[in-house]
Amino acid sequence: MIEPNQSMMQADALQSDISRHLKFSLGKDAEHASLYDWRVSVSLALRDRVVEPWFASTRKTYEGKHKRVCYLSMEFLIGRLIEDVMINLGVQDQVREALSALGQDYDAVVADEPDAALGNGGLGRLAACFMDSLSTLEIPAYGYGIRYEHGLFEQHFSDGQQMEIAERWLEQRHVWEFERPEVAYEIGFGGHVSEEGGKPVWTPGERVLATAFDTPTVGWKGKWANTLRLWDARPVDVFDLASFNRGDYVAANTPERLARTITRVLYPDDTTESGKELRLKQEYFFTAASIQDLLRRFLSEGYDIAELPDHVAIQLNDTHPAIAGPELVRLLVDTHGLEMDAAIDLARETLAYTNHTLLPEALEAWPEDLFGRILPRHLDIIRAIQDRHLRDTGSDIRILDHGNVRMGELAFIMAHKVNGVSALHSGLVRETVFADLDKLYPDRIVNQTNGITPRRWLYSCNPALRDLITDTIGTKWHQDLAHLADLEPHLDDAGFQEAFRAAKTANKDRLAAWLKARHDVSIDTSALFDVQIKRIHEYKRQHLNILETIALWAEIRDNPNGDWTPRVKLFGGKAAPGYVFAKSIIRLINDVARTINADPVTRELLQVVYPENYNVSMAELLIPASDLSEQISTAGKEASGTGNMKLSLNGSPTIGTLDGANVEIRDHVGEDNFFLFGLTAAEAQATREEPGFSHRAIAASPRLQRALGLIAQGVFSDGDTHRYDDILHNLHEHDYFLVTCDFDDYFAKQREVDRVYQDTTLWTRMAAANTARMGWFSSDRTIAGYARDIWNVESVNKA
Ligand code: 26Q
Repeated sequence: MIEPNQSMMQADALQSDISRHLKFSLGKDAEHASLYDWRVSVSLALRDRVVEPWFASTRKTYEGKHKRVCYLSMEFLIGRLIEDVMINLGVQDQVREALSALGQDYDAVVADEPDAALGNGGLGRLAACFMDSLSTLEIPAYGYGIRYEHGLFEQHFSDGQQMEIAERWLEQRHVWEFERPEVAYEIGFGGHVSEEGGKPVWTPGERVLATAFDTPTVGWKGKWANTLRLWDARPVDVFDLASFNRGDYVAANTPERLARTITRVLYPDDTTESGKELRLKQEYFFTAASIQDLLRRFLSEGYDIAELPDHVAIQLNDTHPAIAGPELVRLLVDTHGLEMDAAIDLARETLAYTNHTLLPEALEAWPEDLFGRILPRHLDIIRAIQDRHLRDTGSDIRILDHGNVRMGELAFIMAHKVNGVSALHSGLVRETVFADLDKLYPDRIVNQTNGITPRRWLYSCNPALRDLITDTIGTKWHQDLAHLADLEPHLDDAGFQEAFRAAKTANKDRLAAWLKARHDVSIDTSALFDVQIKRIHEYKRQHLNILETIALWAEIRDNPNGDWTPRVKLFGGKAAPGYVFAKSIIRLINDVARTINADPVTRELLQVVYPENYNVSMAELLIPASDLSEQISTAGKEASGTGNMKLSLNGSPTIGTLDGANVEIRDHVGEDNFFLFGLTAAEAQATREEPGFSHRAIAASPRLQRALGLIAQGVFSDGDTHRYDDILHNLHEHDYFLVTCDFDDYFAKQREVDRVYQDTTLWTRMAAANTARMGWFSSDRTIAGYARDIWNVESVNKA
């Protein structure tokens, strides 16, 4: 507990530190300071308070010779950091006080920070949650990634269609990072491999420098801080002076251009757009820099190279950094003189790989000729790895297959553990993509069900619910989310229920006010808020949701005085710029929204709202305000989901399929507190094998026919009867994701939701039971699992 006078002193100290930074770091006086100036000053005052725990953590790790985790990820979808830092430091109230004494608005200051959007979606956000949990659990760790100049594009709608605008977060000073110009590694590309004294020597054709930017990531109560190290590319020689002197000014700039290009922009695709040379260069660039960095640190501590796996665990977030295997082997053999076999063994003991998808189009494969052109030495090493694997196992599973380098097989073979991200998904990894490899290496595949950081996804984004929980059960849950179970005895308490509803209402009001102010949309806060927020993907089936909306609208119009439950359907999400079908879905949602929202007959009963540019910060507003969580992917396709966890934790029951972590969420919250519908993964697979399944499903559902008919008639597209031919044709003729088959069950389940929502007591109990029973889904639990089953590391606290 912070004593009141101690708290006052902290607020006073913060206030004077903010003023000091305003004056001396920003060079502004209070009278002329902008919101930006204030925000940066607050951030610097907070950052100062992270530095001591950060140094202490580094010292402790070094002195205690603790094993550390290196988490390699192409994406870290961080969002804003200001509130995260003050909450972990326990000074949120004091910052409020200090700002109010300075005449500044806390909410405005927080909202001024641009999101660090260095990721696409689930995988990148998972990496950010893991950094928070690693620090909270006091596990020595480095996050390694890329400091993209442009994060995920900004989404705008024009005539309901997605437009992409370059994101520019670095145009403002990024206050949380420390530049490390002295930490620089050369990264080579291309060139050739020759032999010198019987040894292979790689002479790259191009080189760039990787330089480090470090952001401390502080854990709960400020006890520990790890480092997120993001790499920026710089030219080895800024300038080709010889070309310049010849008068060739374009060539003079070539080194600069190559370097700038590498870290310029995040690939906005969350499935493989295979064969993009720059993407491969990005992958190698950050992986090679990270491996060099961790090896240098390890060797500087005087260890023998053979001890590497005792001191370092490297986790590969999907196959994107899978080149870590060959790169580590290359350094061990070419630089440290190990034999190939010993190097492979050592690398494997150090490496582990997380699989996030079963979708065939998302499994990375590089054309062998392209790969060999950029990484010739690594291609040789991959051949050696493959030979060794074929020799050891006598199998015919290859990394190099039909002219491709298959990164999944490479990652699997070079990892001592491979994990899926939910129980269902890990089972499917074992039975499908890696079935053959699983037989050859039977104990390699394990499960680590995803989790979310409760600091951001409850404590920070939902102060109303946070305070209610603390008032009800005390503070134990702050340290260990499993203590939310202490809410169980209060679930039927009328006073608790009323307070729970009041918290939800406050969050819905907050969202409504934001929608009004930012998007000039008014919504009815007494309606059920039905939320689907995630990347737009065929398998996630936003089109199933919008078809149900259309069918419901038609039926309300038939009988406007029926006993309907008012609903607001909220959508959020971006489509990959080249994903034509997903963009069609976006346009359809916007078209339907425009049409339905303009209908005076249904206006009070049904609204569709799709605010543009969904991102982490928007999620922090939408999730606490949600009543119903849409998790409706085709069973077997969503590896885990993490938005599903955030929504349920915040008191928003799920309508969902038995897919990904939905299965485990339902197990935890209880089947009575989860609206289940749809085919199972096994049924889905069987259905696909019945010819004509979609024709039959449509023929059997007048309701679905009607919804499809309204689209085909151009009701939502100003009479344009062809605008959605792609979606309609797809549903009729090759409905691989089984929208037509699940439609009736989904519609019926939604009407059950309507009925339950009208029973306020029953609904509140369900919503609160979701919160009380979701403690297991903390990413602290997930990270403890990785630490125990994969990394063999301990909390410095326990060690
Ligand atoms: C690969 C190569 C080239 C271009 C892009 C990519 C690429 C980029 C991002 C491929 C995949 C991704 C992202 C995948 C992702 O976010 N997967 C999600 O991971 C979550 C965390 O485990 C799960 O909860 C989701 O179910 C899964 O879809």
